[in-house]
Amino acid sequence: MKKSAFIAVVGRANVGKSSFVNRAVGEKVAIVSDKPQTTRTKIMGVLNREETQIVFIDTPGFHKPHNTLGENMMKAVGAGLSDVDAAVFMVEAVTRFKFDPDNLPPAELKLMEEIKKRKIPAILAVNKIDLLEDKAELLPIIEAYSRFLDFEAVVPFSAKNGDGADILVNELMSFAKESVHYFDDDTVTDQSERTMVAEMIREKLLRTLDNEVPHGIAIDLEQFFESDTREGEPILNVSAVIYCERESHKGIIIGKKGALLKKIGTLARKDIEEFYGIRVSLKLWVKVKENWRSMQGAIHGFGLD
Ligand SMILES: Nc1nc2c(ncn2[C@@H]2O[C@H](COP(=O)(O)OP(=O)(O)OP(=O)(O)O)[C@@H](O)[C@H]2O)c(=O)[nH]1
Ligand SMILES: [Mg+2]
Repeated sequence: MKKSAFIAVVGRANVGKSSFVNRAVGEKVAIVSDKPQTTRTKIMGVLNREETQIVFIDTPGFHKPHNTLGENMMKAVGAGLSDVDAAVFMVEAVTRFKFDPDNLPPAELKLMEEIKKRKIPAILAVNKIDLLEDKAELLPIIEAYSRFLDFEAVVPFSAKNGDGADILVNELMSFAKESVHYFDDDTVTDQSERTMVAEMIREKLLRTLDNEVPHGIAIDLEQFFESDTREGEPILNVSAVIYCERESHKGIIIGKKGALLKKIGTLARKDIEEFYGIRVSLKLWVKVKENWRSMQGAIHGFGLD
Protein backbone atom coordinates (compact mmCIF):
# COMPACT_ATOMS: atom_id res chain seq x y z
CA MET A 1 0.00 0.00 0.00
CA LYS A 2 1.47 3.34 -1.05
CA LYS A 3 1.79 5.88 1.74
CA SER A 4 3.13 9.39 2.05
CA ALA A 5 3.69 12.18 4.56
CA PHE A 6 4.67 15.81 4.33
CA ILE A 7 6.93 16.86 7.20
CA ALA A 8 7.93 20.48 7.91
CA VAL A 9 11.34 20.96 9.50
CA VAL A 10 11.34 24.20 11.46
CA GLY A 11 13.43 25.93 14.10
CA ARG A 12 15.79 28.80 14.77
CA ALA A 13 18.62 29.48 12.33
CA ASN A 14 21.71 27.28 12.46
CA VAL A 15 20.22 24.45 14.58
CA GLY A 16 20.88 21.92 11.79
CA LYS A 17 17.58 21.62 9.88
CA SER A 18 19.22 21.34 6.46
CA SER A 19 21.90 18.97 7.80
CA PHE A 20 19.14 16.67 9.05
CA VAL A 21 17.15 16.78 5.80
CA ASN A 22 20.29 15.91 3.80
CA ARG A 23 21.06 13.00 6.08
CA ALA A 24 17.48 11.69 6.03
CA VAL A 25 17.22 11.93 2.24
CA GLY A 26 20.73 10.52 1.76
CA GLU A 27 21.64 13.23 -0.76
CA LYS A 28 22.66 16.83 -0.40
CA VAL A 29 19.53 18.75 -1.31
CA ALA A 30 20.09 21.85 0.86
CA ILE A 31 23.27 23.81 1.44
CA VAL A 32 24.76 23.96 4.93
CA SER A 33 27.03 26.51 6.62
CA ASP A 34 27.91 27.77 10.07
CA LYS A 35 26.32 31.16 9.24
CA PRO A 36 22.74 31.76 10.36
CA GLN A 37 20.11 32.21 7.64
CA THR A 38 21.79 29.87 5.18
CA THR A 39 18.47 28.53 3.86
CA ARG A 40 16.38 31.24 2.17
CA THR A 41 13.39 29.41 0.68
CA LYS A 42 11.45 26.29 1.46
CA ILE A 43 13.15 23.29 -0.05
CA MET A 44 11.71 19.83 -0.45
CA GLY A 45 13.77 16.70 0.12
CA VAL A 46 12.25 13.32 -0.72
CA LEU A 47 12.87 9.99 1.00
CA ASN A 48 11.45 6.72 -0.36
CA ARG A 49 11.47 3.76 1.94
CA GLU A 50 9.68 0.69 0.62
CA GLU A 51 6.20 1.93 -0.25
CA THR A 52 6.36 5.05 1.89
CA GLN A 53 7.40 8.46 0.59
CA ILE A 54 8.35 11.15 3.09
CA VAL A 55 8.57 14.69 1.76
CA PHE A 56 10.64 16.88 4.08
CA ILE A 57 10.12 20.60 3.85
CA ASP A 58 13.28 22.37 4.95
CA THR A 59 12.60 25.98 5.93
CA PRO A 60 14.61 29.13 6.67
CA GLY A 61 15.64 29.66 10.29
CA PHE A 62 12.87 31.43 12.20
CA HIS A 63 13.84 34.98 13.19
CA LYS A 64 12.56 38.53 13.43
CA PRO A 65 12.98 39.92 9.89
CA HIS A 66 15.07 43.05 9.29
CA ASN A 67 14.43 43.48 5.58
CA THR A 68 12.12 42.38 2.75
CA LEU A 69 14.15 39.23 2.12
CA GLY A 70 13.75 38.31 5.80
CA GLU A 71 10.00 38.90 5.56
CA ASN A 72 9.82 36.61 2.53
CA MET A 73 11.83 33.98 4.40
CA MET A 74 9.35 34.07 7.28
CA LYS A 75 6.49 33.71 4.80
CA ALA A 76 8.30 30.61 3.53
CA VAL A 77 8.25 29.17 7.06
CA GLY A 78 4.49 29.80 7.24
CA ALA A 79 4.00 28.22 3.82
CA GLY A 80 6.19 25.30 4.88
CA LEU A 81 3.84 24.66 7.78
CA SER A 82 0.74 24.65 5.56
CA ASP A 83 -0.87 21.32 4.83
CA VAL A 84 1.76 19.16 6.47
CA ASP A 85 1.10 15.94 8.36
CA ALA A 86 3.60 16.75 11.09
CA ALA A 87 6.41 19.12 12.05
CA VAL A 88 9.90 18.56 13.38
CA PHE A 89 10.61 21.40 15.81
CA MET A 90 14.38 21.43 15.97
CA VAL A 91 16.55 22.92 18.69
CA GLU A 92 20.22 22.44 19.50
CA ALA A 93 21.61 20.77 22.61
CA VAL A 94 24.55 23.15 22.80
CA THR A 95 23.76 26.65 21.67
CA ARG A 96 25.89 29.69 21.06
CA PHE A 97 23.57 31.46 23.44
CA LYS A 98 23.39 30.64 27.11
CA PHE A 99 20.52 28.22 27.64
CA ASP A 100 18.04 29.57 30.16
CA PRO A 101 14.94 27.36 30.58
CA ASP A 102 12.93 30.34 31.83
CA ASN A 103 13.90 32.56 28.93
CA LEU A 104 13.69 30.59 25.71
CA PRO A 105 14.49 32.64 22.60
CA PRO A 106 11.37 34.62 21.49
CA ALA A 107 11.67 33.18 17.98
CA GLU A 108 11.28 29.65 19.34
CA LEU A 109 8.33 30.59 21.53
CA LYS A 110 6.60 32.22 18.58
CA LEU A 111 7.23 29.22 16.39
CA MET A 112 5.81 26.80 18.98
CA GLU A 113 2.78 29.11 19.27
CA GLU A 114 2.31 28.88 15.51
CA ILE A 115 2.50 25.06 15.53
CA LYS A 116 -0.02 24.96 18.37
CA LYS A 117 -2.39 27.37 16.61
CA ARG A 118 -2.31 25.25 13.45
CA LYS A 119 -2.80 22.04 15.46
CA ILE A 120 0.12 20.31 13.79
CA PRO A 121 1.47 17.21 15.54
CA ALA A 122 5.09 17.98 16.38
CA ILE A 123 8.23 16.16 17.38
CA LEU A 124 10.89 17.85 19.47
CA ALA A 125 14.24 17.06 17.86
CA VAL A 126 17.27 18.05 19.92
CA ASN A 127 20.23 18.16 17.54
CA LYS A 128 24.01 18.31 18.06
CA ILE A 129 24.14 15.81 20.95
CA ASP A 130 27.67 14.99 19.79
CA LEU A 131 28.69 18.25 21.48
CA LEU A 132 27.28 17.21 24.87
CA GLU A 133 29.69 16.07 27.52
CA ASP A 134 26.94 14.61 29.67
CA LYS A 135 23.63 13.34 28.27
CA ALA A 136 21.96 14.47 31.52
CA GLU A 137 22.23 18.01 30.13
CA LEU A 138 19.37 17.10 27.80
CA LEU A 139 16.81 16.89 30.59
CA PRO A 140 16.39 20.62 31.36
CA ILE A 141 16.28 21.35 27.62
CA ILE A 142 13.52 18.81 26.94
CA GLU A 143 11.62 19.95 30.01
CA ALA A 144 11.78 23.62 29.04
CA TYR A 145 10.32 23.10 25.55
CA SER A 146 7.78 20.51 26.67
CA ARG A 147 6.22 23.15 28.93
CA PHE A 148 5.08 25.06 25.85
CA LEU A 149 4.04 22.30 23.47
CA ASP A 150 2.68 18.81 23.89
CA PHE A 151 5.15 16.94 21.65
CA GLU A 152 4.24 13.56 20.16
CA ALA A 153 7.80 12.41 20.77
CA VAL A 154 11.19 13.76 21.80
CA VAL A 155 14.29 12.62 19.90
CA PRO A 156 17.83 13.72 20.76
CA PHE A 157 20.12 13.13 17.80
CA SER A 158 23.15 14.27 15.85
CA ALA A 159 22.83 15.24 12.21
CA LYS A 160 26.62 15.29 12.13
CA ASN A 161 27.45 11.71 13.11
CA GLY A 162 24.00 10.21 12.58
CA ASP A 163 23.36 9.09 16.17
CA GLY A 164 19.61 8.91 16.69
CA ALA A 165 18.81 10.26 13.21
CA ASP A 166 17.17 7.01 12.19
CA ILE A 167 15.01 7.04 15.30
CA LEU A 168 13.76 10.45 14.22
CA VAL A 169 13.06 9.27 10.67
CA ASN A 170 11.22 6.21 12.01
CA GLU A 171 9.05 8.44 14.21
CA LEU A 172 8.16 10.47 11.13
CA MET A 173 7.26 7.33 9.16
CA SER A 174 4.36 6.82 11.55
CA PHE A 175 2.69 9.97 10.17
CA ALA A 176 2.44 8.47 6.66
CA LYS A 177 -1.06 7.83 5.41
CA GLU A 178 -2.35 5.86 2.47
CA SER A 179 -1.90 8.12 -0.56
CA VAL A 180 -0.36 8.48 -3.99
CA HIS A 181 3.30 9.49 -4.15
CA TYR A 182 3.77 13.13 -5.13
CA PHE A 183 7.28 12.65 -6.56
CA ASP A 184 8.81 10.02 -8.86
CA ASP A 185 10.78 7.48 -6.90
CA ASP A 186 14.10 8.77 -8.30
CA THR A 187 13.44 12.45 -7.48
CA VAL A 188 15.15 13.85 -4.38
CA THR A 189 14.16 17.52 -4.48
CA ASP A 190 11.74 20.02 -6.00
CA GLN A 191 14.57 22.43 -6.91
CA SER A 192 15.67 22.88 -10.51
CA GLU A 193 19.22 21.96 -11.54
CA ARG A 194 19.99 25.66 -12.06
CA THR A 195 18.88 26.48 -8.52
CA MET A 196 20.97 23.63 -7.10
CA VAL A 197 24.07 24.90 -8.92
CA ALA A 198 23.49 28.51 -7.81
CA GLU A 199 23.11 27.27 -4.25
CA MET A 200 26.36 25.27 -4.44
CA ILE A 201 28.15 28.49 -5.40
CA ARG A 202 26.45 30.45 -2.60
CA GLU A 203 27.43 27.77 -0.10
CA LYS A 204 31.11 28.26 -0.89
CA LEU A 205 30.73 32.02 -0.37
CA LEU A 206 28.98 31.46 2.98
CA ARG A 207 31.75 29.13 4.07
CA THR A 208 34.60 31.36 2.91
CA LEU A 209 33.44 34.84 3.91
CA ASP A 210 32.77 36.36 7.31
CA ASN A 211 30.40 38.80 8.95
CA GLU A 212 27.82 40.65 6.91
CA VAL A 213 29.25 39.94 3.45
CA PRO A 214 27.73 36.51 2.67
CA HIS A 215 24.27 37.52 3.90
CA GLY A 216 24.01 40.15 1.16
CA ILE A 217 24.90 37.73 -1.63
CA ALA A 218 22.65 36.37 -4.36
CA ILE A 219 23.62 34.30 -7.37
CA ASP A 220 22.32 34.85 -10.88
CA LEU A 221 23.11 31.95 -13.17
CA GLU A 222 23.64 33.34 -16.68
CA GLN A 223 24.83 30.32 -18.68
CA PHE A 224 24.13 26.68 -18.03
CA PHE A 225 24.61 24.32 -20.97
CA GLU A 226 26.41 21.17 -21.95
CA SER A 227 28.78 21.00 -24.92
CA ASP A 228 31.69 18.90 -26.17
CA THR A 229 35.35 19.74 -25.74
CA ARG A 230 37.67 19.54 -28.76
CA GLU A 231 38.52 16.03 -27.61
CA GLY A 232 34.84 15.14 -27.73
CA GLU A 233 34.36 15.02 -23.96
CA PRO A 234 31.14 16.40 -22.48
CA ILE A 235 31.55 19.57 -20.44
CA LEU A 236 29.03 21.62 -18.49
CA ASN A 237 29.44 25.36 -19.02
CA VAL A 238 28.30 27.50 -16.13
CA SER A 239 28.66 31.24 -15.73
CA ALA A 240 27.22 33.15 -12.81
CA VAL A 241 27.13 36.64 -11.40
CA ILE A 242 27.66 37.00 -7.66
CA TYR A 243 25.65 40.01 -6.53
CA CYS A 244 26.68 41.73 -3.31
CA GLU A 245 25.33 44.82 -1.59
CA ARG A 246 28.38 47.11 -1.41
CA GLU A 247 31.41 48.10 -3.43
CA SER A 248 33.58 47.25 -0.38
CA HIS A 249 32.06 43.76 -0.29
CA LYS A 250 32.94 43.28 -3.94
CA GLY A 251 36.59 43.90 -3.12
CA ILE A 252 36.48 41.40 -0.26
CA ILE A 253 34.89 38.70 -2.44
CA ILE A 254 37.43 39.14 -5.21
CA GLY A 255 40.35 39.29 -2.79
CA LYS A 256 43.98 40.20 -3.43
CA LYS A 257 44.68 39.77 -7.15
CA GLY A 258 41.47 37.77 -7.42
CA ALA A 259 42.76 35.04 -5.11
CA LEU A 260 39.59 34.59 -3.04
CA LEU A 261 37.23 34.48 -6.00
CA LYS A 262 39.50 31.91 -7.61
CA LYS A 263 39.40 29.77 -4.48
CA ILE A 264 35.61 30.00 -4.27
CA GLY A 265 35.36 29.11 -7.97
CA THR A 266 37.55 26.02 -7.56
CA LEU A 267 35.57 24.77 -4.56
CA ALA A 268 32.24 25.30 -6.33
CA ARG A 269 33.45 23.73 -9.59
CA LYS A 270 34.56 20.56 -7.79
CA ASP A 271 31.14 20.29 -6.11
CA ILE A 272 29.27 20.75 -9.39
CA GLU A 273 31.54 18.22 -11.13
CA GLU A 274 30.87 15.68 -8.43
CA PHE A 275 27.12 16.32 -8.63
CA TYR A 276 26.90 15.91 -12.43
CA GLY A 277 29.77 13.47 -12.90
CA ILE A 278 31.19 15.46 -15.85
CA ARG A 279 33.76 18.20 -16.33
CA VAL A 280 32.63 21.72 -15.53
CA SER A 281 33.82 25.09 -16.72
CA LEU A 282 32.78 27.73 -14.18
CA LYS A 283 33.05 31.47 -14.72
CA LEU A 284 32.19 33.87 -11.93
CA TRP A 285 31.70 37.63 -11.95
CA VAL A 286 30.99 39.97 -9.06
CA LYS A 287 28.56 42.88 -9.30
CA VAL A 288 27.01 45.29 -6.82
CA LYS A 289 23.26 45.73 -6.39
CA GLU A 290 22.89 48.08 -3.47
CA ASN A 291 20.29 47.18 -0.87
CA TRP A 292 18.73 44.43 -2.98
CA ARG A 293 17.49 42.64 0.13
CA SER A 294 14.98 45.45 0.60
CA MET A 295 13.80 45.48 -3.01
CA GLN A 296 10.96 43.10 -3.84
CA GLY A 297 11.70 43.26 -7.57
CA ALA A 298 15.32 42.20 -7.13
CA ILE A 299 14.32 39.50 -4.66
CA HIS A 300 11.81 38.18 -7.20
CA GLY A 301 14.47 38.27 -9.90
CA PHE A 302 16.68 36.05 -7.78
CA GLY A 303 13.80 33.60 -7.22
CA LEU A 304 13.71 34.29 -3.51
CA ASP A 305 10.01 34.90 -3.06
N1 LIG B 1 28.45 19.53 16.07
C1 LIG B 1 27.40 19.48 15.27
N2 LIG B 1 27.21 20.43 14.35
C2 LIG B 1 26.11 20.32 13.55
C3 LIG B 1 25.19 19.26 13.66
N3 LIG B 1 24.21 19.46 12.74
C4 LIG B 1 24.52 20.59 12.08
N4 LIG B 1 25.69 21.11 12.54
C5 LIG B 1 26.37 22.34 12.10
O1 LIG B 1 25.53 23.45 12.39
C6 LIG B 1 25.66 24.47 11.40
C7 LIG B 1 24.32 24.83 10.82
O2 LIG B 1 23.79 23.73 10.11
P1 LIG B 1 22.61 23.90 9.04
O3 LIG B 1 22.16 22.53 8.67
O4 LIG B 1 23.02 24.82 7.95
O5 LIG B 1 21.52 24.61 9.97
P2 LIG B 1 20.08 25.19 9.57
O6 LIG B 1 19.19 24.99 10.74
O7 LIG B 1 19.63 24.61 8.28
O8 LIG B 1 20.41 26.73 9.42
P3 LIG B 1 19.58 27.88 8.59
O9 LIG B 1 19.38 27.39 7.20
O10 LIG B 1 20.50 29.06 8.65
O11 LIG B 1 18.32 28.11 9.33
C8 LIG B 1 26.64 23.91 10.36
O12 LIG B 1 27.93 24.39 10.64
C9 LIG B 1 26.56 22.40 10.59
O13 LIG B 1 27.72 21.72 10.19
C10 LIG B 1 25.43 18.27 14.66
O14 LIG B 1 24.69 17.29 14.84
N5 LIG B 1 26.54 18.44 15.45
MG1 LIG C 1 19.15 25.50 6.49
